Amino acid sequence: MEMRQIVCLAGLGALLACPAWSDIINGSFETSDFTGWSVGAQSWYNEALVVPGGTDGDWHAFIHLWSNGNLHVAQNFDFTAGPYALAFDAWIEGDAHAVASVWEHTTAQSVVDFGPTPTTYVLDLSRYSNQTLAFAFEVSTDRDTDEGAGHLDNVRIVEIPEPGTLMMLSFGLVTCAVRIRRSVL
Ligand SMILES: [Ca+2]
Repeated sequence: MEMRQIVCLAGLGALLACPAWSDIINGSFETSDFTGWSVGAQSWYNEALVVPGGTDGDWHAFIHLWSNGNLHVAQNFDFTAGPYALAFDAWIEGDAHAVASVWEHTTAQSVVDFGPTPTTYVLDLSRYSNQTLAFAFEVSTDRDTDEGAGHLDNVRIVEIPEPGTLMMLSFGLVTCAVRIRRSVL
C-alpha cells in the first residue's frame, strides 16, 4: 500500500472516530438542577430555577426577574472542528428580554429575537476549531416595574446538514475508494 493510500485511510479514520466536541453537560436539565452549569448572582428580585416542563424530558431552566436587572446561566465546552451547531430551545414571557450567545475570547454570535412560543434556535460552530467555547443564556429587564422570565431547554450539539460539506466528504470517500481499488487491481 502506498503512503498516499495510508494517509487517505488514516484521515478517514480520524474523521469518523474522533468526537468533535465535549458533550454539553446536563443540556436538558434532566438532573432537576444546574449540574454542569454556572449561574449568575441571584438576589431577592431574580432567580434561576430548574422547573418541571419544557420541550425535552421533564425539566427545564427558568430565569425569573421581578425588577430591572439580568441573570444568566452558562457553560463552557471544548470544540474541535466540523460542520456542527449548538442548538437550544427557548422562549420568554412578560417584560423580559433574552440573549443567547456562543463565543470564544471576544468573537461572539448571538440570538436575541426570542418570542413567547418555545422555538429551536441554532448557533453555527463550524467557524471554530480546537478551542473552548462558552454558551450563555441571559435574561434581562429594563425598568424596576418590569417582571418577566426566560425559559431554556434541550441545549445540544447538532450536525449542520450542509450539502457542500457532505459532497466534499462523499468525494473524499470515493477518491479513497478508487485509489484503494486501483491498488488492489
Ligand atoms: Ca429538559
